[in-house]
Amino acid sequence: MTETMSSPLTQSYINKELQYGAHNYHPLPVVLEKGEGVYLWDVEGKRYYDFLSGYSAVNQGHCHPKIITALIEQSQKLTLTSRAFHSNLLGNYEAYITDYFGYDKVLPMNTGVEAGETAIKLARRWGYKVKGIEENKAIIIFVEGNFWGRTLAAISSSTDPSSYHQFGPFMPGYQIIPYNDLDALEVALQNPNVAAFMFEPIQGEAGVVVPDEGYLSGVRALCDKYNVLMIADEIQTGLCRTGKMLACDHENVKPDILILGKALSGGTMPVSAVLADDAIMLTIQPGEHGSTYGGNPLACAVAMAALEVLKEEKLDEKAEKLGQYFRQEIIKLNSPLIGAVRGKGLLNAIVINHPNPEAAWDICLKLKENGLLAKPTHGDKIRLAPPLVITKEQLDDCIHIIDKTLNEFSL
Ligand code: PXG
Repeated sequence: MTETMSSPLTQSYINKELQYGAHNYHPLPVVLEKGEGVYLWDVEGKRYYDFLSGYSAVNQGHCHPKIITALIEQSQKLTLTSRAFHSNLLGNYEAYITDYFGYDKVLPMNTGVEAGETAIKLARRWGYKVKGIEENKAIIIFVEGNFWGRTLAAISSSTDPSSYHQFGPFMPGYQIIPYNDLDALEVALQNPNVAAFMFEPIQGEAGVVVPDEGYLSGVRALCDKYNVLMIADEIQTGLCRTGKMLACDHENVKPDILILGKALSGGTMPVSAVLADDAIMLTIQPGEHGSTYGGNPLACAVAMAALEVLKEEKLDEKAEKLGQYFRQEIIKLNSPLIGAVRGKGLLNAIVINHPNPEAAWDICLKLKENGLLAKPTHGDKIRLAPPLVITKEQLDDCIHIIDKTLNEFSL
């Protein structure tokens, strides 16, 4: 990969990470120290548009004043009780989020991957207790190209060698079928040991893969037909990112288990949630699942503020309107470097058409020089996902930067 020469100041920070940190990431060579709304600043004082939004954790924009106020005020009062005791905020938060999404109950966790693990535990337990699957025989169906984190349970469902290679042995009880393929799903669901089908309504990490219209409602119908739980991983697609509160709302579909994370805290701290109705959630009894930090008072205060911001600022409508405009303008650029433009709302990607497999990385380096931060995914795709608080004027400025960058980059 092409590495540009960074200034001595920037390089000194990068070198420290290289020396003392594990080498499990390959970041763009930019060292950030400040964020506000759609903007990030590096240690040299240069300002950028953020087109990654912390992989959609920062839908509300960096350091949103309402979320930061909730964080500061609650952190001066009480931050952690553990679940050994009650807190004055947990019930309020649970009532708030279950009403917000229309479920009986919530199980609060921290990271996204923990929420995914929780959903699978719930589905297995429901499979044994309610569906009557013989113990230790439950199967969870996943799709090719899925990404839901880095734990052993998550990588056991991965079809990406960089996720699973040399980390086996893997979790049993999984089956993987093609994405966006209802026929394959129907065949798989005929096995009476299947407890759940877990998938992303739009695949984020796979490079913003949008399924055909009718896929989500088709999944819902098949899960109903075969008495299998539909688990929607909306950790990246949820919370207004795709132009609706949830990506499943595009087809008016309600999953049996809904997984949320990332923007549930507006990028301030790890907060995730698993939502389900009583018939599923109450299959887990005291002592059978939990986490030290899950549902802590600080997280409760922050998550309520983060959810309020989404509605107060109508970020779903903004993402829908600006997303349509953005894709239309990017197509109009008519750049030979753009093989495809795809996405929904403000979760978009361009597929780079260039013989050099490093071209997407090199384009991201040039975008950075021109004041816009984006990161390639799976080699030739660049995800373009700004905070949803971006204005039309700012978006026009970004389209101009993308246009200029693509023009500078010769075929
Ligand atoms: N589900 C989806 C759809 C995701 O995109 C997770 C679950 C896991 O969330 P946590 O909070 O456990 O990371 C994700 C995560 C990374 C990385 O650096 C993670 C994501 C996207 C890009 C990079 O691990 N999404």
